[in-house]
Amino acid sequence: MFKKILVANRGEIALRIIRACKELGVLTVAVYSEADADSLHVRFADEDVCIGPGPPAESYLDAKRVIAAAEITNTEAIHPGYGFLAENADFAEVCQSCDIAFIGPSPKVIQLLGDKSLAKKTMRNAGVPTIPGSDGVIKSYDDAIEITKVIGYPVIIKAAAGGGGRGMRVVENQEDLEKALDMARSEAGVAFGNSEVYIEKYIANPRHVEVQILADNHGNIIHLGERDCTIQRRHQKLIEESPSAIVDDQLRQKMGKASIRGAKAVGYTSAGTVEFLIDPEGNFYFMEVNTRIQVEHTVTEEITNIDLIKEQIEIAAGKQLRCKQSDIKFNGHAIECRVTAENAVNNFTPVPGRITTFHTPGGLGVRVDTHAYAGYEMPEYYDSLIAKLIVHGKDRSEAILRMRRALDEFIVEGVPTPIDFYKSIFEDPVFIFGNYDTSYIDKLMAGVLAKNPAKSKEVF
Ligand code: MV4
Repeated sequence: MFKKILVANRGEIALRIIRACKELGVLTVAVYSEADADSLHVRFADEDVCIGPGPPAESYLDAKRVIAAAEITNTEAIHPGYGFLAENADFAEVCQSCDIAFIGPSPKVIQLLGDKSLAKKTMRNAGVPTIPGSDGVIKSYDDAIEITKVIGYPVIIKAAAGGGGRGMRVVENQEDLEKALDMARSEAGVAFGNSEVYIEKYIANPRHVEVQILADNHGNIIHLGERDCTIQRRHQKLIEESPSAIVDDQLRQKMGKASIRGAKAVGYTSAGTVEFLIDPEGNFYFMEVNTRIQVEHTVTEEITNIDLIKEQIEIAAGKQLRCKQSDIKFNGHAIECRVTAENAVNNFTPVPGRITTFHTPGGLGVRVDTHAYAGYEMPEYYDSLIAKLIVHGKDRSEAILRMRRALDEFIVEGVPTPIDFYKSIFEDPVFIFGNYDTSYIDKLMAGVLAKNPAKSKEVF
């Protein structure tokens, strides 16, 4: 096992990684920006190194500074968390060449799966269901016309270098195709420095369901079931749950096996997430693979009782997986709410500032992953996540009831949060019956406005 790990991140995930290291008997190094000097990850780590000013490009995103901190402290491995350098193949490569273990998949695998078009092609060849569309990137307008003739409208144009909903454009008919293709290409060029795009059939009102996998360096691969992340707004996930209300044992097994097949085809190692869309008929289609630990990994931990960060670390240290697929038992139901410093009634705009009062819920089946405390100032430079509130119950109903009472106990003052908005979701029959889709939040907000016209001014 490693003696010392550098945590190349901040916020709740940095604390989460430090906790796993402590339980493994591994020393930790925190890196922090000048804006994070008062952060708990600095307090709880064994050593800390300031790596620059607040703006991410001058600290957490700067590979040179992170590597320098690792060298100074004699660190053997780096855990990148999520965001920042977590899915940067060049960074993983630099770690390797400096003889520092990158806790994640190999640079080659990160690179391959970062190209969403190539990833899709590779998965299709491995027998994983994919959405009908172009075989790789679009070479010309004529190429695009030919494809739409086969699959029919509506179609969606996606950036090869995109992902997570960035760089997508829906096209309803032939007349709009040429202009949409040009715009999608130039937007992708500006946003990602790569203007390649691919086309697929557009699926209206899908569910977003993703499968957690673990793969070691000895050829063992298992899946840990799914997470339903359909409750999102503008590709920002708000609520995640496991299991999904629309996935039964048979579908879980099919999606799990498809995920493992795909992971084997690329030589995947470490923890990973295989993302799928499920259409209203219940068909599932591969979307992309996320090569990092995800924010919502907690709901999988709750129902499997497996510490995913410890597993990631042990895999990187060359150990075999502790569990076989047949050892994985799913227990009950878990739900996570992302509590952010955002104004829900004003389009979820982030509001940085000082948290004056902070009281977190507790009791049986309640977990709060947070770096915040009363008096903590949310810096303006980073994402607005204050805390993840996770509940675990024997079934979905108990989890919902537990989430309601936990939200009632959660007190945050000084910055706005969506806690009240979440309370209305857990009272909403559409959510309670589990038959929601990706349009849920927009519809709910429209309904909230219809009931309370005074609020419409704040929103529009
Ligand atoms: C789609 C789609 C409909 N059809 N692809 C958004 C995140 C990215 N990973 C894939 N996304 C979508 N891809 C086809 N062919 C609709 C979405 C989508 C979506 C997916 C999951 C959850 C919320 C979403 C919100 C808008 C669009």
